[in-house]
Amino acid sequence: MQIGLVGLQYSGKTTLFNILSGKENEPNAAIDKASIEVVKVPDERLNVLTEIFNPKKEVHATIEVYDIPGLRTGDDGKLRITNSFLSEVKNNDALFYVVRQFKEDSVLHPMNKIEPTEDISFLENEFLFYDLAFLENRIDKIKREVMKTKDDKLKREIPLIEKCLHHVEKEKPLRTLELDDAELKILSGYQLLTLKPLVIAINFDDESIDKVDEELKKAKELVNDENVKIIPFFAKLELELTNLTDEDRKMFMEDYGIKESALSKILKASYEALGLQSFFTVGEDENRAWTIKKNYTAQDAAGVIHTDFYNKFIRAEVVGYEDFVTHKTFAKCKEAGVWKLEGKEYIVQDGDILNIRHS
Ligand SMILES: Nc1nc2c(ncn2[C@@H]2O[C@H](COP(=O)(O)OP(=O)(O)OP(=O)(O)O)[C@@H](O)[C@H]2O)c(=O)[nH]1
Ligand SMILES: [Mg+2]
Repeated sequence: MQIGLVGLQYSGKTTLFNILSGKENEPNAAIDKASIEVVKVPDERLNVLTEIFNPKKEVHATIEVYDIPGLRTGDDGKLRITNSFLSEVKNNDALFYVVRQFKEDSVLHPMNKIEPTEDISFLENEFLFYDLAFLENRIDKIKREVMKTKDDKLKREIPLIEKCLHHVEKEKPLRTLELDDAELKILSGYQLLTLKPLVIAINFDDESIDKVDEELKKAKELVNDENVKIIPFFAKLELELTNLTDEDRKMFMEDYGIKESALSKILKASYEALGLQSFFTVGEDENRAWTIKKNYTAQDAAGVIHTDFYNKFIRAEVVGYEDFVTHKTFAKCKEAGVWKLEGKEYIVQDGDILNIRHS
């Protein structure tokens, strides 16, 4: 899973990226070059399980974060959308718009205006425009192909592309269009930008903490889509806190009225936007969190561990996280009747502790 940080120049993407990857700030290190980092997904449940099992190794779930250089203005003073920018955006499973609310005279805003909703609109419009052009192109191409080859499979694609086109023509992002699984599967190959799950992160400075609610409300009204998470964060402040011990950091954040760190908020929001959840495997050697999609079956989950486990799946031993923490050993879970043996169709629940039986 890869999430891309997207925005205008100097909105705080690299600062956020450094917070996520636990690096010191190196703002100029990666100008004009996108960089990628594998980020551990913090999960308190894994810590709790590690206390119980005390294994040799603890392995967190990970997510890849891609820091893309922001859009800057050309000689004409207008923001330039380049093909290399678009291809970097296309590459991601989910997008994170990073927009700026912080005011800092020494850091210029490419449009000379601090207005998060305008930056969000700008990005949305550009991506709609890209999708529109792509879909128009695609439909012409399919129609020509179908005339030549009479290919039925291609022909069936036409109403789907037309449906998408009508939606985009009304300036609505594709993520708000109702699509079934089969349709989504066809579209998934096209990397349409407004179909990608979206999270919007607004970068505030510590002086504008009292403006958070108002700005969030404005952004929500603009986006008007329950599925798009909009979260506030405090790039500069939180980066300064990365050097502190966990305890000090908590104290500082409380002083500033920040309830949750950017890291944890952002990873949670990505998980939600992407429809992801975790399950655990435990033991003396290793406790590990694994990432799967919601509605994965026990057999699908086994396949994430190893393809052999998928092919040779027999049964899954399952205990829910809360149940396990209550009873603390598998023997006690069995006594209490919360240890279950499930077949391959079992739908894995968030936090399930699994042991896959295979041949
Ligand atoms: N005062 C203040 N400065 C910030 C804040 N966030 C970022 N900055 C500064 O703004 C400048 C740009 O931040 P970056 O994180 O490099 O911005 P970026 O979005 O990666 O920029 P590009 O990669 O050029 O698109 C740096 O000098 C940061 O220190 C903030 O919340 N407050
Ligand atoms: Mg940057």
